[in-house]
Amino acid sequence: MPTVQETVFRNSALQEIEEISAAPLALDDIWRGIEADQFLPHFQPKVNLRGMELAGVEALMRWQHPERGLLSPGAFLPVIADNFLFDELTAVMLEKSIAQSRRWQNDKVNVPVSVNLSPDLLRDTGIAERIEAKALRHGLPPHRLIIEVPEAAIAHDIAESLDNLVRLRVKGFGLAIDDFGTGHCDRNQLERIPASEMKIDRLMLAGAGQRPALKALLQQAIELARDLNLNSVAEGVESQEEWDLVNELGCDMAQGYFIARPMAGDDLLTWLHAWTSDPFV
Ligand code: G
Ligand code: MN
Repeated sequence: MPTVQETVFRNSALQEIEEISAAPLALDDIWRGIEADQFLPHFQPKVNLRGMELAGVEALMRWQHPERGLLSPGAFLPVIADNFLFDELTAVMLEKSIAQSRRWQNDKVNVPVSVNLSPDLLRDTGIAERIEAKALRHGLPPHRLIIEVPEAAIAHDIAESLDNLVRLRVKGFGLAIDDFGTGHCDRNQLERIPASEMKIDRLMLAGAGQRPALKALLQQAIELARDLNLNSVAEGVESQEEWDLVNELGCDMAQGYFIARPMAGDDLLTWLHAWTSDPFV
């Protein structure tokens, strides 16, 4: 049995370790991380509900931190009040996702990669041309890149962002309305957006199997996507039950932990071989 003093000492030492590891990240740390090239995309597969084949991947930001390990956006995005920094990170994500997509093409994996656009870039004149230049430089056809924009950002800024969205679509890029169900776009706004895909937020899926009112809302969202001629994607599918539900409601694609967690670009081929021979194992 440790003495009381030993226990107190040990607890305070533990507390100190916790304080060190929980020390808040500062903006400076993030800048240093960008300079040291520590930010990279991981990729989460999106599959067709009917044929179950791979339909695309979404690039999700990660920070390979030298001491803290692999960090998810939840650990560092709250620090980024600074939009300039967010735009820098988005540029890194675009560049690395396009380069990775080009490498997959060499392995005959020809699916679009989706990249989330930071809200400010949506209003940045010239963003469509810069994205086009990046794709051209890597030899990536535009239909193999999908730009994801949250519904809330579109609802908020439609006047300023519409020009960019139209330019991206005219150039042939895909355009996804992300986190649908959380942003309150009305139908009139949605009809003006030249999107190719609607990603239905997990919030609309969670509990829909048990509660008819939620299921009806989910069904409405999927039918709205079909009405607007958009591919529908159920986000955050976590179980067989949820897979069956969105499939029954006529959704086109699914993404979520039930299918695969986000993974390093180099791991996609291994995952794909396993998925193709035996899904859901
Ligand atoms: O906003 P956007 O839809 O781009 O964010 C996707 C986020 O959802 C990522 O952070 C990803 O890690 C997370 N995610 C992916 N699949 C699942 C899932 O099945 N369940 C939950 N709860 N989150 C998921
Ligand atoms: Mn997204």
